Amino acid sequence: MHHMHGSDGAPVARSGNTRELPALKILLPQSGSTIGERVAFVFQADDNIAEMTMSSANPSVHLHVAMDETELMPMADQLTQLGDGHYLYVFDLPAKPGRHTIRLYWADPQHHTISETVQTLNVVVKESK
Ligand SMILES: [Cu+2]
Repeated sequence: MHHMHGSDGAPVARSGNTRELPALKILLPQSGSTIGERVAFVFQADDNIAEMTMSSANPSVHLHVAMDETELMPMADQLTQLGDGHYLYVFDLPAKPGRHTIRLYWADPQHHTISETVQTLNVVVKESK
């Protein structure tokens, strides 16, 4: 069993202690892309992501996704496993046409953004016919 340092309930340090967190990387779409209203993206993270979502039996650091100001906490079953630590995430709701900023990051147990881990993707949603 792997134990985190610090006493129970202690917040994870928000700086200087992130090297143990798996690196996040958004692979597709490329930033600046024009995409359709059904927004999805492919990212790279940890192989064992179920332990790093709110699906975990003992959630601590976990995945957040944000579309503009709306923050979401994907559960493991909302992430399509593509192998080799790659995942597909599809937003439930279509996005309105125009520019949007998507962010992917780890959040601490209090749901605070671990700012060093934020990956940002800018897209332009085009109106569907
Ligand atoms: Cu959270």
